[in-house]
Amino acid sequence: MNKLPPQEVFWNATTIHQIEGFWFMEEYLESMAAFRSEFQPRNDDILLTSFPKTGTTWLMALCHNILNLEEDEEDILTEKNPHDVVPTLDGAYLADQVQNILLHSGRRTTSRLLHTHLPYSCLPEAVRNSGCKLVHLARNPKDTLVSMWHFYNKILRREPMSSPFPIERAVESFCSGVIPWGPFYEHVVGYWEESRKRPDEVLFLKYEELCRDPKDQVRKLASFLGKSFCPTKNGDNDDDDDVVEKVLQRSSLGRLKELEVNKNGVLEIVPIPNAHFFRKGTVGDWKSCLTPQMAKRIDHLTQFKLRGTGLSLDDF
Ligand code: PAP
Repeated sequence: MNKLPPQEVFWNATTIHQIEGFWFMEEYLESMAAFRSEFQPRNDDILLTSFPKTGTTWLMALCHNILNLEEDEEDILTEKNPHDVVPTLDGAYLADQVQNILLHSGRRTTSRLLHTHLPYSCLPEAVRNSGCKLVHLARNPKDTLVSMWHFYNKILRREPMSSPFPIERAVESFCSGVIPWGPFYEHVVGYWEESRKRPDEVLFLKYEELCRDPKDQVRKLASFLGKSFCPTKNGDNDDDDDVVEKVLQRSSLGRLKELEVNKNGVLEIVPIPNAHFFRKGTVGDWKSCLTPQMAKRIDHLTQFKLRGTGLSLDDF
């Protein structure tokens, strides 16, 4: 008989299991196992990767717009949430909609744009051995935790458990690493190290840098994806400036949040209200929820966990 992997109850609300050092929600295990064993990558696939709440939705919109802006006159993101355009394979591999996207997407751009929350070490072996490009988006751990706290309070703490999960216990679980797709630090370091080994195939981006210098970061992303948003020979960016601006505008939190589909719609693939993916999107929002002691505890842990990796607290 198969032994079930170790399990815990996350925030008194849902069962998570530990597999190969990381924790995953029970409801996704079947899909995740199928993704890991059955997925056939193509060399020109683009796989976006992220720890939850680090800016996944933004990255999906940016990459979709970079690849499709010129051809996509109808602007599909006005009708669909980015998650329904760029499927998360570990969470919904077996869903008909995802299988459909896998079969039919990529016809116009030649590349399929896909996403996973899996840590690098848990990616399907076929992906790690393929030439497909990976783009990872990382975010400040305190902002990630606070974003997570708001999100999981909305989707997990419904009636009759409608009070928010105590923030001090959320900090505790974040630091222990016993959270969906956690531990956070091992997750981010896995992609960071791979990006240093294979910079042509693994791009490592930071949410804070995207906020600080969006045009430069979009150019870097576009050039990694093989789109020529490059400065002209004389160093003048004017030619591509309009395109970069349009990509940013179409992907912006302000625009996406106000679209009818994202105000009142529900994801097609997993039944989560689209509105839950858009909140403030500000750097340093952790200050609105965490006490100085909580922040100090996380900062110490961050320093400890990132020591010797080349990533430092200042990077976030
Ligand atoms: P996911 O991993 O479950 O898909 P994800 O998109 O990573 O969620 O996280 C949502 C966060 O990204 C929210 O951050 P906040 O809670 O700190 O506000 C959300 O506001 C932010 N976000 C969503 N879309 C965008 C966007 N287009 N630009 C910038 N930030 C965004």
